[in-house]
Amino acid sequence: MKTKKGYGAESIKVLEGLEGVRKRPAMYIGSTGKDGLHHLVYEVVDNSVDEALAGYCKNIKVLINKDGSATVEDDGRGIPTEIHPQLKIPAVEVALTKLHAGGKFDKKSYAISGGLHGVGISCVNALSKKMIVEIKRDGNIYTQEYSRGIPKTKLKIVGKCNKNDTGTRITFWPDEEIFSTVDFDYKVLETRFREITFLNAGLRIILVDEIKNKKEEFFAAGGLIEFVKWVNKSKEVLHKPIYFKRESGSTIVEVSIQYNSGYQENIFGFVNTINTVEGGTHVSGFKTALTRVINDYAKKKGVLKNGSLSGDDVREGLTAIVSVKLPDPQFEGQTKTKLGNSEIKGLVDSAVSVALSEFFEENPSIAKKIASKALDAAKARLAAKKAKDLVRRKSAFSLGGLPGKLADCSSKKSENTELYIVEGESAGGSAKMARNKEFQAILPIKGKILNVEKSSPAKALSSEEIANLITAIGTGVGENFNIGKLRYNKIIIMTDADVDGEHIKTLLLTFFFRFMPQLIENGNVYVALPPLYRIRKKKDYYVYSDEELKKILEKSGSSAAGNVTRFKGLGEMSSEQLWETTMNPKSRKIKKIFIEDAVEADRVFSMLMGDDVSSRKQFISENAREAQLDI
Ligand code: 0RA
Repeated sequence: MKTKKGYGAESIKVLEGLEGVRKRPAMYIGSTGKDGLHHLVYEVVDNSVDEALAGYCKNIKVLINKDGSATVEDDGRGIPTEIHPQLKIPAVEVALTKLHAGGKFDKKSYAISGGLHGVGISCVNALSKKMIVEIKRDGNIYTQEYSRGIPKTKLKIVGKCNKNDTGTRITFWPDEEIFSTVDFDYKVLETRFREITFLNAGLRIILVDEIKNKKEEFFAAGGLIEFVKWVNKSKEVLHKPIYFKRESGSTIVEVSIQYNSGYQENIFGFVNTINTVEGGTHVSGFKTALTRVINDYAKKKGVLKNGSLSGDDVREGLTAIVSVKLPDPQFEGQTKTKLGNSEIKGLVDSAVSVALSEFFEENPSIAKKIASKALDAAKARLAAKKAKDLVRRKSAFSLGGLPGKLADCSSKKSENTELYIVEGESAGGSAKMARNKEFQAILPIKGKILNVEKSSPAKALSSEEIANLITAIGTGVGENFNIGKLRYNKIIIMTDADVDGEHIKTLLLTFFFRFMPQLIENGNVYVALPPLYRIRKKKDYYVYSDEELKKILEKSGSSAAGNVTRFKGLGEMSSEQLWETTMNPKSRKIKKIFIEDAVEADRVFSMLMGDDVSSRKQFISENAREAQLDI
């Protein structure tokens, strides 16, 4: 193969095979970080889910094992063990060693293209330092072991079982040579399995973590209806969920809708159970139909006399899940999470139009509530426009329209500039002295900004602090958001490391999540991590967490303890200290804010900032040890 002559069909075949997966893992599973690692589990689970959807499997169990491996086990028919007629090896070996094994293994009725899921168990095998498959089928128990995609044993019969007892169990050890982390995260798997069972009514998945000693069963008889209820759990809902399902050829459209008394719009789109974060034709078909049906209804009932309700008006306080299943989805967009199939827009549009108008006719009291909510939103929109025009005129008189409190940086290039949002005038003053004026801007804010979770967009936009934030950042909000106008590359929230500081941080993150989620997605939003302690020795040491302090004290004995000072707030530090510990890019610690899962992030913010005190208390007590808000 190394000789020139040998560089022919054979080596190309090898490259097309599992070698290629190990050479370019990201092409197959998205990344070799945490996401990619969990992708391995989803990939194996997807196969069991397919077996369940085909009606042959009832239970799926996933285990995080103490030795670092993961096991996926199902009670389906068992992967076929018969000898493959052309390849002369057992079919299961074909499935586990050949990329996109064709023929019988194309059984997936909803095979997913686009590179995210559906790459096959063989990819998982290639990226595992060890994999063991166990199959119960035809009264035999079979097993085979692999390493990095290569069979280490033949498929062997190792025992007998009842003929009716069938199933597949796959255990794999992710390869440290490939992944930057090989630790499975219970929370990540939990969120995904909950979602999968919501999207497949009646499917049961059991998750067991042998390391953390946790176990949970996911099962939703009501499917999408339970999904919207879950999203709205800590919100005040206006009616019972609306649900419909339409099939057209091989495409299935399923929608559940429930309005709440809040102002946020929450539409979650799924294609073959993949969360389409960037939307696509299914979501736009849904939106078009929703706007039309509510407008038609309001006009017909005489409550909308002139003008019409905008898309934003009819989506205020809306929670909706739009799930489509289709044989050949085309994924587009930056993260390949936008559905491109053009025929789906019309299909969803007409399915939603018919079903929703029917529902309105049959449920007039719910229809009335929804229409009047949209009419209120339209009124508020007009009021807000007036208020905005007023602000615009006002700002025309001030210098360049930037807020007076902003101490801007001198660089006009946005690539390397930073905006520090600082709690309180006094800390703002220290930060102004400490900063590097060339690229760091400071915006002091009065303690607690408005809780946007509890106020209408109109009210939020007329708050001075919020208006200052929006003007300083430059992008605008909502439909007018334009990332090209972003004035700083990093937006860094700097608050005291105490309860008030945490609260202010959460208020600000809520604002970003609800008004400028694109900034979080784009990786522009950070929180500063000021030190908690200083230890005086020959040199000053700064300590950023209680654990770190404990370690240092254990190491150096009690000798260090008498030096230790606790910083109560940012204002206590000299400007030199503030620069060194929290603002100097070479020595500071800052944390980038991520949204790992949009559904979960929405729930967390509703819980932390909304009206439902009991679920907030429960959330805080459950998450007390993870002191920081991780989204
Ligand atoms: C191909 C054909 C058949 C079952 C499966 C694949 C299968 C694959 C996996 C992967 C995980 N669990 C699974 N369970 C089943 C059906 C073969 C027959 O006709 O019996």
